[in-house]
Amino acid sequence: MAPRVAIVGAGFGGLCMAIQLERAGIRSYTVFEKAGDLGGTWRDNSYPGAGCDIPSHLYSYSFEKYASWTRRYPEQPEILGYLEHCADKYDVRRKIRFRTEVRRAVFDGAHWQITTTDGTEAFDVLVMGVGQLNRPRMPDIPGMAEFEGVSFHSARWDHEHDLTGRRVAVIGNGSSAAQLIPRVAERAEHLHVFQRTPNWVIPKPDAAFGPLTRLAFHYVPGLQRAYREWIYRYAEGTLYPALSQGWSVGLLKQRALRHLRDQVPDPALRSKLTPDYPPGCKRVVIDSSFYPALTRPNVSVVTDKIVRVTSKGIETTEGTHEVDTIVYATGFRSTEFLAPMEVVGREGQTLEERWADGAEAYLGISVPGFPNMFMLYGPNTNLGHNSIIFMIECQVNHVMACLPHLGGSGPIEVRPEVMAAWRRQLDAAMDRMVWGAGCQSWYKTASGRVTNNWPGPTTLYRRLTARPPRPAYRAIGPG
Ligand code: N01
Repeated sequence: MAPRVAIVGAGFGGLCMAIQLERAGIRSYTVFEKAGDLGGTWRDNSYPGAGCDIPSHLYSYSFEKYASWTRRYPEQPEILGYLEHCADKYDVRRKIRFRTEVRRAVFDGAHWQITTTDGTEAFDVLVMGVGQLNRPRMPDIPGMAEFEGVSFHSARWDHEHDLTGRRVAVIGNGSSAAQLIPRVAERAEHLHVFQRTPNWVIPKPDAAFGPLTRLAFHYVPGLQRAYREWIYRYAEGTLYPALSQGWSVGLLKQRALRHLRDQVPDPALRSKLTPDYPPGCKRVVIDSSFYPALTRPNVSVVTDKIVRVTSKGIETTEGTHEVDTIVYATGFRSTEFLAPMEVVGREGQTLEERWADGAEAYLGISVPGFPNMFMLYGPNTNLGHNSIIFMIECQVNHVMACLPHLGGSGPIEVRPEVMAAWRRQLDAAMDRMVWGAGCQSWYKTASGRVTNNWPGPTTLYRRLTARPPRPAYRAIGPG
């Protein structure tokens, strides 16, 4: 009998899992989605200028080529449109239960009892597809509740609020802020950008695809695949060595400094925008319109420390900036994997308890004591240089390879000694990477443990996830 599979989340990960089950003829799955529509992060992040800084021919499923991309780096509506296209083409939408939030998942010795807003149901397999960046992080600044204007997080954009002629504050200058600031600056009377730490920024070589190029992508055999492969190899061959402090680290820094010099003529502003930590330690911003926006006469970059939010604006150590709108581009609760769901394993332990020192999972997918549970885009599978969709496909392939092993001898879980060895290998690989020292970032916990990023080449990750599940997994007895 085909296993009953519960998939949590209808974003890139959950949809990929559903599609691969459909393609394998396994229809006994349900996708639980807390929102009223699919798309995950590409549904939630609809701020002006939202887009992907990985070209979409690579930031898409390898099995679903798409000749409709209008440019190399399309914006959010096109990426969401691609996901809708995939859901419809593979007919998985009918299996999504929208507005159904999974609150709790308990392993009862044989099955996962999944409690949603609608009740409790048993499943054989649980696949978590909620990603790392699904819960906005609001900062903890005194006085935020007293602000009398309009305020919202970048991932919860208030499209009803017209920014034309407003005095706007944007707190944060990460990838989201860098994309939305140029658009906000075009409308606002004045924009105050509150920067706590400067980021390294490199250009985004965007280009529109004309009708002929799109026709060629559609009709020339192998062209899309070759283009995808070229983008992949370039990212792997040049950016990964910079993050692992290899041959291209100097090149990345030079490229970013040249970009800054070319786009910001004012030496005082340039100095504010120059980081003092190695490039790649925090996510490198890939954008060509961010710096020019900061040089506009109606934009000021504020680096004074924020003291509090008042009813009328933002007070810093050097004075008050009166504004009527505050955009919190302050990132996500990235290290709290799977929260706020309560997940209870074989021995009554919750994942939260198990992960008290930071989340970890074998291949970023499996946790000892949590049989038949698999994560997509789980701990240590984020990338700073290549497409997460590549990683998700590796993970889904791994889950598909595990499914035939769930039969006679009962649920399977990764062996504790395999997990321990995995952790040692990760720690050793992490020592090479640039993320450890010199900066704070969403890649790591407050204690400094990098729980989010994959420290190796993605080719290695593909090889490791493609290995047969045994002997790393063991059956825990009849289900
Ligand atoms: O969030 P972030 P993001 N007072 O965490 C600042 C992906 N993404 O939404 O650096 C003042 O990077 C914080 O300051 P600091 C991508 O992987 C991808 O921008 O901590 N400032 C920082 O500047 C990205 O990395 C695309 O000192 C405060 C900012 O808020 C990830 O999402 C597009 C503060 C948070 O930056 C997250 O990006 C967009 C405080 N109290 C996003 N608290 C693509 O194109 C926080 N900050 C694929």
